[in-house]
Amino acid sequence: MVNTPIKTTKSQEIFAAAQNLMPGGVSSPVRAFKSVGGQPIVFDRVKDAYIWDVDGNQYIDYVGTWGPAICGHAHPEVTAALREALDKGTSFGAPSVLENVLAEMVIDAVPSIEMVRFVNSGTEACMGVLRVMRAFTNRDKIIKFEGCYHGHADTFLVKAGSGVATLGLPDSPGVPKSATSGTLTAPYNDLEAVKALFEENKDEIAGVILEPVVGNAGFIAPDAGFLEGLRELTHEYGALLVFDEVMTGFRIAYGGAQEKFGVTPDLTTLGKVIGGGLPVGAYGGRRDIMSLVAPAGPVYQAGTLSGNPLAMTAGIKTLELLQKPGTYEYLDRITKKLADGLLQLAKETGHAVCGGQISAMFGLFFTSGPVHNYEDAKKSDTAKFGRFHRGMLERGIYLAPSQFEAGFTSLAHTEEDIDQTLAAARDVLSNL
Ligand code: KE4
Repeated sequence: MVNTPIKTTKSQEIFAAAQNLMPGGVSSPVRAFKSVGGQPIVFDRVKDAYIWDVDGNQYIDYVGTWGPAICGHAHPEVTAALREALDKGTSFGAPSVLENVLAEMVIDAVPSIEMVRFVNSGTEACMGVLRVMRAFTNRDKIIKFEGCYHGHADTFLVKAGSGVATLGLPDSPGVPKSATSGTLTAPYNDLEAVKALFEENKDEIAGVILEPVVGNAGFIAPDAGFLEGLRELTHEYGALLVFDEVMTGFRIAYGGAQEKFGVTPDLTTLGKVIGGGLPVGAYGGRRDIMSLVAPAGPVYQAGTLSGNPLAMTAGIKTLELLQKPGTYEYLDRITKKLADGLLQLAKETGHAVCGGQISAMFGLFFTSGPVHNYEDAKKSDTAKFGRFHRGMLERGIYLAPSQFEAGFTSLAHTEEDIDQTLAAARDVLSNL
């Protein structure tokens, strides 16, 4: 494949220096390009559907800072609202009306959420939901699914997805057995395996947590009946059902995957989009469960910057923008055009590829598939994905630097951006 190498001198210099300062030169592992080869590009600025690196190269962005940029980067209404909020200070460490406003929006939008607690990341949201589900049921074990990622808290780092899958980390060192002995795993989309775990661990399982649409093992959709089956099984065994919608929340639909699929869990975690690019996570659900959280109840969880006025402001404005009529129809249309186009091009150029999209989330596996779970996903040709990623990067298209991540579109992506992306993909796939 003849790539017109882009100039990345400054990126390389900055990244080289970063590696002496921070582990791997990054603030989060997946950014290091470990599984796609080459060096990460260092961003200088972002706007709408585009990013510019420190060498001045422009890219169409399908990572969108891993989900938050669903309205496009640096949306003028979000940045204007932030500028106004800045004049009132950056942090209160005390109640603000902004938390009420965003809480009401989240409660109005997400079917399962009657009460919500804001935190600073998806990881914190999953930590909080784990503690309250264990307290409510007085049970310690949980079921998670292979390849699903629920942040980096000890208990969840078992057969996790995202950066753990990307780096092929079996299970992270530093996680004591005591922290994961209660973490049971099953293949995604396998209700029989879940039922067997419930039978083997009667009355010990607090709940089942999952990504209702997987984005951290690559893009894997739930099989028909899977979510409904989990709802029935958790009811049958007196356990809670938790949807980790940190990635799918307000992306699959305004009310998340639970609205799209019509399955209401007991608890939900959120992040990314509800912060509009600033650090926000949240967990919420049934009032009788959430009322256990301190100081209303005994389940302790806290955070210096939780409910931060700047983050609340960005989240409020972002959700307001998403409420506009036609939002999700547009996102679904352009993302379907992209995903279908990529699959068609792969077929025409003779590559074994499968994948798909739901609303503004898509994925492509370099394997013939079908991919129903993480084992299927791992059959992908990750070396070929790496060459595809590099080729697209050379042509100004920025995809997630891992086969085990999903892609994200935004309201700022235009038909022309999709056409340009497909033209680049044709070129790369023809020479892969
Ligand atoms: P954070 O702690 O990264 O805000 O959220 C953790 C998390 C929890 N649950 C789901 C479903 C998630 O997707 C995430 C974080 N997603 C990854 C992207 N696959 C964040 C990117 C990164 O780790 O750098």
